[in-house]
Amino acid sequence: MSAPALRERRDPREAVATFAADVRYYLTQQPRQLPSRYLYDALGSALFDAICELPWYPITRAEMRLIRGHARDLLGGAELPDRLVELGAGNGTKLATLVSLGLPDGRPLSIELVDVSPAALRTAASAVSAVARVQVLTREATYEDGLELMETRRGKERVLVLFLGSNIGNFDPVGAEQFLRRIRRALGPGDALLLGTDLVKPEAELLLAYDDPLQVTAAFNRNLLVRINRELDANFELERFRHLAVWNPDASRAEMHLVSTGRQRVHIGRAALNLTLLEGERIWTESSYKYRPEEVRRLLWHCGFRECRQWIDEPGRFVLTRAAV
Ligand code: AVJ
Repeated sequence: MSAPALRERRDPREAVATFAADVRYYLTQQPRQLPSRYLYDALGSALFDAICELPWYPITRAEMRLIRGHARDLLGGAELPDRLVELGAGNGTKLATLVSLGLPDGRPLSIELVDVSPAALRTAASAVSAVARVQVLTREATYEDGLELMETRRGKERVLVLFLGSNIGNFDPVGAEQFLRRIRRALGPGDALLLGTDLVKPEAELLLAYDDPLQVTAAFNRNLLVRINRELDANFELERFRHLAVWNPDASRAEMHLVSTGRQRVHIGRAALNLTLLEGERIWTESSYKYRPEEVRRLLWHCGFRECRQWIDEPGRFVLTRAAV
């Protein structure tokens, strides 16, 4: 019923060159690592959607319950936005729910979806277009590029930026602060941020969430090697890497690693890189920092946001924070 989504794509050759440069840089760091945003190719995005359905991964369900219960207030109550920008939109289910339950009939709204996965953007655009007469623009971009584009096309409208699903958890503390300041700078009076953050939980629960008995998370993690093999002409042998999830209480983060089960050589053609991995050597693929509600409020205040309001789900697993500027 609404107009087809406008699409902004990246130049695929440029995207592969950036991927190759990142793989080369991060795999030769000590400890070896890979940026977690590369987990989301088409298969990785589908595996992540499957993770969200797992009984051991509570984040998505907890956040969805909060969105269903408080949609109108989360959108701003009497002060509804004219423009909504979601960073890391994924499959768009949360946004579609928020808009269909929270936006009064006939109220115009333009929506921008920013994600690195073209597959996720297509799904999200149709999910959102199905529930409301909204104008949808998809941007295949990193968060940072998405914010920059958002600023350059700014009008007088009221903007609500959504950063949900505990995506903030992928940033280390310095990165999280810089990124929230970056969002703050892009906003003006009347604008707001809606931030979803996963909360610290007992270690056993966190480990099950990141190392599930069905091994979907293991597949999600190891798919990063499948992607590197395909896109960068590499020869990682999948059976020789195992998935490892760790809870690091001092840093308050869950970590995912790929562990080499023996000494092995790997060649990554497009990154012009030859590696020797030792038995037990790890490639660190993701951090998921967990917060406490008051830490989120303090961090947002520190980054220049005011008027924080929080919604916490019943067992205290997840918090949504709405912060105005
Ligand atoms: C989408 C980054 C929030 O960190 O929990 C799920 C990704 N990694 N299982 C998270 C993820 C392993 C997820 N985020």
